[in-house]
Amino acid sequence: FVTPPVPPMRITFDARMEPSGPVLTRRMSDLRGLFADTAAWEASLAEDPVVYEVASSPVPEAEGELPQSITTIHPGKVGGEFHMTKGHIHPRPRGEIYLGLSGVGGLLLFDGDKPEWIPMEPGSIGYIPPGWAHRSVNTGDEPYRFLAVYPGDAGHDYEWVLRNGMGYRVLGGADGPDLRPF
Ligand code: S6P
Ligand code: ZN
Repeated sequence: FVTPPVPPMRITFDARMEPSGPVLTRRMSDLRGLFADTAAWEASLAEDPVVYEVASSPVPEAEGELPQSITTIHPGKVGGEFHMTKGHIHPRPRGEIYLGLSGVGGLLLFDGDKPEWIPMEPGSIGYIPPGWAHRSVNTGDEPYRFLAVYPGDAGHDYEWVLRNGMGYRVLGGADGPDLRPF
């Protein structure tokens, strides 16, 4: 990352939507405690597939800046539950926007009281209000990719989601995603 202040710039994501900045890879083994079916999760560790990748722009995570990232969630299920991101809440309450780029999925939001589900496809903008935890889910059979734009001072708290859950589990149903309260 560049240290602020950064100059105006054109940020290019290549065909795989990888920018010049770092790419974070999350494998199944990084997702301990996320899937309900622990036995299915443990069985998947033999191959330990990449579940998702996050490519970040060179804009720093600092106050006043507006960093972006592109997430690619590979298709698949664990014990019937769709591949998903870890999910987090921003410790400094800040809004965030997601733009669907390819594939289909959903944005699961939870304020600690009631969950919300926003279906996402290319061109959809999902708005995450301040104070809502959020997780993304690939509900299709091809990679689901989206752009995220968020205030640089928001921070990321993953423990909150491990403690409180996300309100719903998202399983594959006969007519699309099946949202199960938990
Ligand atoms: C950052 C934004 C996304 C996620 C990414 C991976 O505020 O919400 O870039 O970081 O989709 O999800 P997670 O929950 O592993 O950070
Ligand atoms: Zn976020």
